[in-house]
Amino acid sequence: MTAEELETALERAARWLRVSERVCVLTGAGVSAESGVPTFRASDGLWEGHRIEDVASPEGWDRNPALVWNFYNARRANVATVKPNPGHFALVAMEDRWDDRFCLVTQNVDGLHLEAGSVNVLEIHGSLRKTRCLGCGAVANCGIEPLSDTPDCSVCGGRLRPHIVWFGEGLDDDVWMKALESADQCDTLLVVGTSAVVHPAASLVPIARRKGATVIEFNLTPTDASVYADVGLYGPSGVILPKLLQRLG
Ligand code: BJW
Ligand code: ZN
Repeated sequence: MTAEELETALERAARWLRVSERVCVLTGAGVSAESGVPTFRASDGLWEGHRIEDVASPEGWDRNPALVWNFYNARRANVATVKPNPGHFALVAMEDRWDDRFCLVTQNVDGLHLEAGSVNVLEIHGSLRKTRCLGCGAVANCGIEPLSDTPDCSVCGGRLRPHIVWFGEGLDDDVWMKALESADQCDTLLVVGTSAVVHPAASLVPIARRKGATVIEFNLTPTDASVYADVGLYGPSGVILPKLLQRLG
């Protein structure tokens, strides 16, 4: 999009947002790309020769849990070296403006929104910074430092798995219901840095649209969500979100 088209789109987006009572944001891997976290569908889909689906799936876990932990420890090591970018911080500033009428639904497991200072965050695909015990079910914070490849629960001694939603697994009911409610009730939905191909997360976009919300997309390129977007802002979210924030005044 040309600089002029971007200016016009930013002005339209700012005008919608200024009169919005409730704002919901859906983020994906693109919002963390400028921090140095690789996105999913831009890479070759491989990790050390393994298909991601083979290490980030219940079947992969059943086959070789140590390999799965090695994969997640490598991801955690990457995230330990990165920082939130201006896109994350712009969303923190927006939450300050709308307070408890602002909800950030993220598919990201890197924890960068919370690190930036966002508060009302729903991590619908889980977190690299949490474990879940297969024995007692306890979900625990484990920070971002590497764990062993066979970590045990400090409460019951059971086997720990990453607290991540793998393909074919259901999302946590409570977290998903809150995300649905936020999409259902918002006046404006910001869709930031997601290819919008993974469900049920992507379904939040048509759900909000059907309820009459204005949908504003932030991405490098159009996506599966673009058909629902009233305004498309195409460029790096670490640049575009702060520009929009500035326009809001
Ligand atoms: C920038 C940028 C910059 C770059 N600025 N932008 C309905 C229809 C079809 C299939 C299904 C369906 N319902 C369920 C399914 C099956 C499946 C699914 O959706 N499959 C599709 C792929 C077809 N869903 C599930 O299995 C879900 N479970 C479920 O629904 O349970 C019940 C059920 C099961 C089976 C059948 C039916 C019902 C669970 C989904 C869990 C997703 N988990 C993952 C991996 C976690 C593992 C891990 O992280 O280690 O979560 S998949 C992966 O994709 C990860 C992400 O959160 C997710 C979304 O990806 P995202 O964030 O959109 O990233 P990218 O890379 O795709 O896009 C990045 C975007 O950023 C791009 O557009 C760039 O252009 C942009 N970008 N730089 C702005 N600087
Ligand atoms: Zn336990």
